[in-house]
Amino acid sequence: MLELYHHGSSVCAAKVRLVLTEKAIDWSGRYVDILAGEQFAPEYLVINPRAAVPAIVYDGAILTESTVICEYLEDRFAGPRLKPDSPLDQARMRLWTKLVDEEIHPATRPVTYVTTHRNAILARGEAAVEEHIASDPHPVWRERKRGWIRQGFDAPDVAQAIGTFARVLRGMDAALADSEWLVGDGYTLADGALTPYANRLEMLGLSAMWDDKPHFARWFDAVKARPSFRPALFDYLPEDLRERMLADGRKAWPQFARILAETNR
Ligand SMILES: N[C@@H](CCC(=O)N[C@@H](CS)C(=O)NCC(=O)O)C(=O)O
Repeated sequence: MLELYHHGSSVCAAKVRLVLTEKAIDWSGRYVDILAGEQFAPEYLVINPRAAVPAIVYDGAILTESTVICEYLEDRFAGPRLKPDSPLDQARMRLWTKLVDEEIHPATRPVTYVTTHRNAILARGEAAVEEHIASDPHPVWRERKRGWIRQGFDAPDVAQAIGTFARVLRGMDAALADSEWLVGDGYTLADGALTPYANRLEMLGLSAMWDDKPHFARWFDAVKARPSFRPALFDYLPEDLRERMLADGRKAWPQFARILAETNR
């Protein structure tokens, strides 16, 4: 059976769980607690030397990178097709998944950190803050984390990350004005790739970001109505983490609104 290394709060792992659910593929889970640092365990680094989830093991092979995994699952397994038929539409689908990998995913970490993770880390006291920063083996990430924890929304890369989300939501709203799904009239890997990020914004209490984006709002309602949404997005997410994200997001909204107003100026 296919094995998925994953975690409940990981947007990339949720993307893979969505495809597994949409295509009704049997899988068994190996839970890697990335909030407790299990991604750095030597046994896991054999699976993914980049110390990140998701990863899958199937047919005697290890695969990493959620977008690559999703395309592999689509090509390898029967079930509903999640790729458009025409080469042009396949290219359009990949423009969305590339945007997720290159821009939206990198913007997600700062936004999530300053909105919620930061509060939990600061609450553990000064020694724990430094221990948390030092536990990341990569110097660049250590410095970025230091900024997010110490400076919160004023950290240098946070406004840009929020601006990225605002720009992508505008682009999605415009695309969805002309079609039911992101690429034409069928649900594809593009919709699946964007879903966990829309859900992250909603979980952080930021759904006011699409008050003025009716096409995006209609799309997100349709995504949430699919039978894949709840199991893929919520079944593995600890309830207390979900509640904490929402409560922290509500508190953070004025800071978001300030940055969004500055970004749109
Ligand atoms: N490009 C990779 C990104 C993987 C990634 O960043 N995974 C996150 C969770 S969404 C992770 O495991 N982070 C580990 C950490 O925070 O140290 C993919 O799409 O699979």
